[in-house]
Amino acid sequence: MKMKMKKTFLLTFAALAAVNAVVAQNPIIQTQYTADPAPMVYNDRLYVYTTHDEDGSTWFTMDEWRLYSTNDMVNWTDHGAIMKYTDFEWGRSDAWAAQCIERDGKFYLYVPLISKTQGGAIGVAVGDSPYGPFYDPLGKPLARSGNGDIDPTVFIDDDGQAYLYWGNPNLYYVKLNEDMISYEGEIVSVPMTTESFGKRDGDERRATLYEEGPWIYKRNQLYYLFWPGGPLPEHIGYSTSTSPTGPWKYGGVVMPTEEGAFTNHPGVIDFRGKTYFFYHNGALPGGGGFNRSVAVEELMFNADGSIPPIKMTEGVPAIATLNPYVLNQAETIAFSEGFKSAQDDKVGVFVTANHDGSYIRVRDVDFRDKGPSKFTARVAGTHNDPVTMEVRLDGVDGQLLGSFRIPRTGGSDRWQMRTLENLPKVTGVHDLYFVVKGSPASHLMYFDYWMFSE
Ligand code: FUB
Repeated sequence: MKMKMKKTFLLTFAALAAVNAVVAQNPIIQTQYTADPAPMVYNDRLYVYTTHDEDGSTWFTMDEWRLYSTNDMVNWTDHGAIMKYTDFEWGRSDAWAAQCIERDGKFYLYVPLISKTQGGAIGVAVGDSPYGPFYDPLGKPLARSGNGDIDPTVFIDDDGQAYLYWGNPNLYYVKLNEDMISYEGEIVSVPMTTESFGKRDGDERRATLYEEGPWIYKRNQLYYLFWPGGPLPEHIGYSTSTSPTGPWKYGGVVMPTEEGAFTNHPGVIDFRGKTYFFYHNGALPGGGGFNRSVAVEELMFNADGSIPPIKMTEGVPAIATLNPYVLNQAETIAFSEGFKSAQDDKVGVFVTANHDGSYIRVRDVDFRDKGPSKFTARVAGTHNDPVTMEVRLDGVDGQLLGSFRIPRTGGSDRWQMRTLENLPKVTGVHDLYFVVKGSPASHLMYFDYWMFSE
């Protein structure tokens, strides 16, 4: 009896270990090139606002800001483009690094833009939810120093005072008023001393390591300023202070330079007892300096508040399971290959499979003890040649739960439901795979949502 229990325990443990083994998780978004992550926690959910590098970019060709969210740190839902630079009447181009923060039920998105008349400037948009819609309440820039006005980061201190920092190669800040769309006093230029930001040699314009992309964060009454540091390719360094306005003390390197992209960009947030460090790199196939991807690591602190350097890894573990018995968006993805996301006014965001073998992995799906009897999906297609979707467990070649032919509906504006019944017995936690097979060269099928029934 004892032997049998031990064997059962070992088998269960082995199965769980296989499911939870660290598989490629970074970059966290594979259906678009994303950069400049700005995390925000709201109502116990983690949101990440990103910029968007257009496919095949040879410069920072960036037109919109996108939004992704997660409950478990491994499955990320794509909420699509939440704002474009053209939504600012005064904006001419460059939807670069932005950050959103909530105050009293309103959401404030701070953005850098090239203006039609003045060069770079910082703008602000307001919305009633993390997803927007956002609108420009000012109809003009919020702040402008006239030199390198990019990469705003916003922070509300425990006493309610909000601060907006930004800038490259200088670092500026203002104290925001309670309305979050105006500020008091003058724009302050932070002294760029080597004590504050480390020493850089051989660059007359930049005496310190600070380059751009500041992110402000508070822990145990200590204020942290994270920033991409030069020379290129960028690393990420940090400075600390006992006040949100400095003086800052250089702390060292958080993330050393790695291959792939010559920029990087920090975003630090606490979520359910852990601290997460978001950044970007060029790790996705086709990726590089202008085709970047957002990734995440856990950030640790030494007892004295200093930060041990972190490397780019495969990603972080799941902190919750996913419920398959509710409607799940097809664009909730742990990892995928061959899929791109798109959106329209009818169904919002959906995904498109672009080659034979395209797959989506959804991690840590909890089928519970009873298991499902039915699977339903909303799909669309345009091809006469057969295209099938396979529903599998724990791998692209894992246990087949069933497969169905994608209907030729005529396009991504015409959807049909497909159902699989009499599923094999499935219980417990598994990774779920949607694998698309077919010979068409592109746009094999469109996928909107799925769910299992108990
Ligand atoms: O993404 C465009 C620019 O590249 C950002 O504003 C900088 O921080 C760098 O990541």
